[in-house]
Amino acid sequence: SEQQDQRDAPSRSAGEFDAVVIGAGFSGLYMLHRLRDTLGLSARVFEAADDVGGTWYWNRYPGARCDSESYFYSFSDRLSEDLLQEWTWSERFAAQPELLSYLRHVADRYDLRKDIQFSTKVVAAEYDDASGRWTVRTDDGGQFTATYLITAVGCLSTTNLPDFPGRDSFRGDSYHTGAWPHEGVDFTGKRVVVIGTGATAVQAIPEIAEQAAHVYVLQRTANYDIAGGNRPMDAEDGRKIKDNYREIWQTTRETGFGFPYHIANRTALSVTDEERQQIFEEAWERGGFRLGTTFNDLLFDEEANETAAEFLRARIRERVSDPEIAELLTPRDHPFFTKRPPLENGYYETFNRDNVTLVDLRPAPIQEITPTGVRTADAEYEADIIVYATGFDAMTGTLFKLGIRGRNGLGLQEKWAEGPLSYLGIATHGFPNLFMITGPQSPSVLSNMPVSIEQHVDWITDCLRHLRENGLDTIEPLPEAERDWVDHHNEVTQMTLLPRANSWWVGANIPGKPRNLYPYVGGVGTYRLICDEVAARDYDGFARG
Ligand code: N01
Repeated sequence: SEQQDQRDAPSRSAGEFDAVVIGAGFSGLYMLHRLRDTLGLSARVFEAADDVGGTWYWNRYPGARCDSESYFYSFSDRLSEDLLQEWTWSERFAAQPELLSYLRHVADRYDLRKDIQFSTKVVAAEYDDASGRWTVRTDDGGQFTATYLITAVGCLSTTNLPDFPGRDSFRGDSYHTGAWPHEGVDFTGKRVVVIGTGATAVQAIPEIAEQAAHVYVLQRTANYDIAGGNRPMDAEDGRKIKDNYREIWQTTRETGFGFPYHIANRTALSVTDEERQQIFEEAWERGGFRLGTTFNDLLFDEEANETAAEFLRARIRERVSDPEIAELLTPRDHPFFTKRPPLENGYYETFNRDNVTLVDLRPAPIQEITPTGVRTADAEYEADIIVYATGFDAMTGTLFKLGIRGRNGLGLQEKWAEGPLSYLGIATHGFPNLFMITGPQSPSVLSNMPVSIEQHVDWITDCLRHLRENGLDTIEPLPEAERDWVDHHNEVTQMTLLPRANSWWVGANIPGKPRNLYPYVGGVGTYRLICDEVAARDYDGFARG
């Protein structure tokens, strides 16, 4: 009966759990399954949205699709071989609705929803030394306690809406791509300004241009966009992948970026110009991030990098008919792959359309948003709709909004005022029993996310099992282990060209954000070995109590 259901329904305002998990995207769903079904712990997941999906719940802008091949952007055989065999992806790179329905399917299949509290934001999470428990408060006045606090908030979940003067005076409609209306936006006959040319904009602009009367694309930095090569999934190809799934997943765990292809063991200048051109062309034809794996020194050696950069610049000139526009679209101020290269499907050709205008913001930045459009230093662009494709306060933005306080009331944001300080990107000294899935200083966004998510969730699962089997209550990194990890992280970073660009990877997109490389660039395979080694050596570098 309804009454009975209400009595059995978990309370939305209070409760004591073994673990609280924040977020119900890829990581929160898998973490909940492991906590509950593998370890037999009690857990509550808090999710701001009214459904599961995380990134794939919020990012519903036109053209939103995955930049990793669908078949390797899912849960692996660690979760279920059956699910892998049963699930069929319709496109090589799945679009947002298909990814969301996949995650919904996972939630239902593993009966996860009953432990997820939707439409609820965590506003504070405080560690109490005396009880050794976390107290978690929610925006609707709820208060919960847990032994373990696990953040599963993704890396790109706090939108960045630049503080342009007059922003709220605009009389038309404006949208951030990362908080897109569920009913969609009709661009038919509209004048549209799109601000930004990152991975999101590159997906959205071709689709918006198909509908709109006119699109002004406001570009601050030109990117090295790589051919995406999306296409419907061929049944035969799907079959082959499924037949080799074990091996494929194993490879994703060993390679640098969590993809099932290895970085070629050769340097860019060790081959002739003709050979190099052919290698780049083959990778280009195959599409996706393969281009970044053609040589092993592209991220380390400027001259090597320049060969790939030049290859990509030539592709732009081939596809954009107006040489002046092609030149504006051509990146010259940062090495290839020091900003996340967007994958494009018809982006460059969009600039051959009569209804698309590229606006270069470098000589004339945005000065203000007016009631009728956007004014730059030298013109006003009238618009009915403004699309902010301006990205995210990545990696720490959401973590800092959770109000996390560790021992002695120390705030996470306070502790990280000069930049993240973590051990393995998963834990931080002063915050016992806090685990951050794909936290800063772990491979995270420099990898195929589900692979890194699974690695973290599985590692945390083993760690919790270890604690419980050994009658231990707490685990927390030692300060010296944390210092060593941060030093190692910085050392690896300095070996690469990544610090050269003003990317969100280094926090350059957010005014005042400490400049550090946020993700760890040592590689997925290497990182996994390090984490496994730490666990095998009795959680070396952690204090346990
Ligand atoms: O955000 P971005 P995004 N004035 O930060 C510009 C992932 N992703 O949403 O380059 C003017 O990359 C900014 O200019 P600049 C992927 O990891 C994944 O596109 O800073 N312009 C830039 O052009 C990606 O990297 C997928 O000079 C301003 C743009 O806005 C990440 O999400 C798909 C400005 C922001 O680009 C973020 O991508 C899409 C200002 N004040 C995205 N502020 C898939 O795999 C910012 N800009 C599916």
